[in-house]
Amino acid sequence: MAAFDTVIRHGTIATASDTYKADVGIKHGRVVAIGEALTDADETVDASGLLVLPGGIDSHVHISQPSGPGIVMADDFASATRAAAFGGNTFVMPYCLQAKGQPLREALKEYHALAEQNCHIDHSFHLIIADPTEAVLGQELPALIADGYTSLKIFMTYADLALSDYQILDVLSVARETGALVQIHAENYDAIRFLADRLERAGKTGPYYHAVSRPIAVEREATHRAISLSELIDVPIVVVHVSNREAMEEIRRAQQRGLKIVGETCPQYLVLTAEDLKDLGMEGAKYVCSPPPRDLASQQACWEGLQQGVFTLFSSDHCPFRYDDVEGKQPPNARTSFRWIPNGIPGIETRLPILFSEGVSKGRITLNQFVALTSTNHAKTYGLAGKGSIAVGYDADIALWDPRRTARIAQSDLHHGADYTPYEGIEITGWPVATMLRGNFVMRDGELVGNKGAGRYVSRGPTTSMQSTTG
Ligand code: DUC
Ligand code: ZN
Ligand code: ZN
Repeated sequence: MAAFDTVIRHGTIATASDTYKADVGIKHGRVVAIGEALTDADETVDASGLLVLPGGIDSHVHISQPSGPGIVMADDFASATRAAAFGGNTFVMPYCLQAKGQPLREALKEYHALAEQNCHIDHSFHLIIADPTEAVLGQELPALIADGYTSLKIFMTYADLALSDYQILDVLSVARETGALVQIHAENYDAIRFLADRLERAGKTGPYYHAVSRPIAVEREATHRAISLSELIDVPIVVVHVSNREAMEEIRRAQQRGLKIVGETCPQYLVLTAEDLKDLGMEGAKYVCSPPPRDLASQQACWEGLQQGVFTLFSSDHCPFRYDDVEGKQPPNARTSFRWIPNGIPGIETRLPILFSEGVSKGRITLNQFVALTSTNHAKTYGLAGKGSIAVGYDADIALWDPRRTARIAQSDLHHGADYTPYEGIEITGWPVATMLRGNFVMRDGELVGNKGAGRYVSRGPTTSMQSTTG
């Protein structure tokens, strides 16, 4: 019997801390050796000229999530995880949304049923707590956290989701007692409602005004409040999808004061602006997401957040809706107001190429920062053992990258269920050319070679990192 099932030879390995030339020996789905001139394998993969990186972990994606009456997400678990694999990912963390009044285990049962036998890569779930009743806070949540659902998201906006400050404190208290990690969507609900009402009365109803209804102050205020509430309870939080300097500086200040605040940003805040929507009419709906993309100065601030370790997570916030579809971006009332356009854009396949190209290839971040921001930090933040690095004993979740390959992003080349990409035409240098899940190829040379159902659900432990590991 051969010593290894597979050996990846002649590649350049990069982790969150080091870059070096070595071979990787894989047996039974795990890395069992890293060394020079490894031989005696059933299969030898020549990675000359390629980077050997840990598979991307996207800890912020929405898949098959109920999004309001008559609205259907563009991806199911099969298409979303297929697209993720083509984008160099081996793990995703979608949300399990609790409907008002719904027991959490019932919601989870539904999501597991959707995901089971349908995933090309591994996954786990964050819970969205929409209804923090006494039963949820006292029994359901602590039991689920003990069962490995160790993170949850709460919202400060949206009619059906926004929690009061009192409710947020309640949830944070449970997190403190149980060791769970709470993500917060930080936008001020009443301020958005007020501004949206005014805009509608003035006849400013096109997609562009979605961004006008949620200005930076709305996000900055909520970010400050979320941080203050977490300080009161003395519990870490993750501020997700941060879009601008003022919110970023709130997080930086809190971190400098010793508070355990994790910051996350996303591709849309690096390469899109609100101006992109301005003259597009209804087509601006393709870019409607919350928080909205801002301006060039905000993009620069988000880069600084990534470079300086204020943000340790770079996620896609993949939340796909078809544009040319009444069940997607254009429900019957969408033309009457931006209010009715589903919030969210696709990005699961383009997250890593965009950060690699705009970040590593253009010299804004190092390759090691790229690995930390897209894989290692996600595993540590969300308690995912044995993933997020290339090391002996870790799962052989590996992406092979050609750092010199150039191509423009094009919808026709993508594998998601949406009918457009908001990143159409962006020139990319550096693409994943193969993705391997626990030692088996999922995508190889642009072909899907893995089986639907190969991806497993993975239970998680408590967070193991509140420190910056961006190098
Ligand atoms: N928040 C998200 O995290 N994703 C899409 C929409 C939203 O409001
Ligand atoms: Zn959100
Ligand atoms: Zn999201």
